[in-house]
Amino acid sequence: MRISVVTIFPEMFEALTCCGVFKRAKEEGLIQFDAYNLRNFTTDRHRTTDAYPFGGGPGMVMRPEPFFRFVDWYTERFGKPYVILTTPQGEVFHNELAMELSKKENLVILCGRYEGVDERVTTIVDKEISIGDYVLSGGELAAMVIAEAVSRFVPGVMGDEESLKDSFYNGLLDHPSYTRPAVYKGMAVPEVLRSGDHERIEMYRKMESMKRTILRRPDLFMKKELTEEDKRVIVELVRSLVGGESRD
Ligand code: 6GU
Repeated sequence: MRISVVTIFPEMFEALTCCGVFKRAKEEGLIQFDAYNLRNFTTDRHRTTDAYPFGGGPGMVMRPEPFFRFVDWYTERFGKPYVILTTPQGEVFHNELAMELSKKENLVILCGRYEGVDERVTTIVDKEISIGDYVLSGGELAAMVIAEAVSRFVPGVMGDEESLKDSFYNGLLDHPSYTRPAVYKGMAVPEVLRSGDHERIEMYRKMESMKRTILRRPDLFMKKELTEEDKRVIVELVRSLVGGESRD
C-alpha cells in the first residue's frame, strides 16, 4: 500500500523511516511511504500555509489551498486516495480502524496543526482522526502513530503473523511475558511457564489476559462478546481465586 503524508515538517517523519519495522517494510517495498512538504503546494509568493482566523481569536489557521492542491496533484499521479485529517476533533483512533485503513490502496494523511485547519478542507477528507484526548502542537506525531499502526496490518510487514494476535486483536490485553533469568532479584518466573505443559501455559495466559483486562480496562471487557472458551477461562479464573472450593 501507499501511505503519503503532507506536512509543514516532513523531516519529522525520518523518525518513522529511520528504524525498525516500518523502515524494513518500506525497504522491502511492502509500503510506499512519502512525506510531502505542504509548502510546495502553496499558491502565494511567500508560500504561506497559514493565516489569521476570520472572526478573530488566538492562533493561526491553516489555509485550504495547499491541501486542495496537494490532493489534486496526488490524485492525478496515483489515483484517488482515502484521505485522513489529523485533528483533536476527530474520531479516536483504535486498532480496528487501523486494520480497516490497511486495506486502502492509497492512504493520504493531512497533518493539521493544533490551532486548526480551514473547515473547507474537510470536504476533501474521508475521515478526521484524533489519537487521544490530549493536545499535540501538530498532527505529525499522530500521523506517525496512524501510519505505524496501519502498517502492521499490511500482509508481510510483521514477519510472524502470530505477532498480530497481540493486545486488542481479540479485545483483550496481553498476558505478562518473562524471559531469562528464571529468578531475578528474588523474583521468580511463574512455575507454569517453565513446566513445558503447553495446555496449562495456554490456560494460564488466557486467564492472566482476562484478569488484566477486567482490572485495568473494564471498558474493553464490557464491550467484548464472550466466546464459550472465554467463559471457560473466566470459570477457571474464579476457581483459581477462591482456591479449592467448588460451591458456595
Ligand atoms: Cl490528531 N492532532 C493534534 N494536534 N493533537 C492531537 C491529536 C491530533 N490527537 C490527539 N491530540
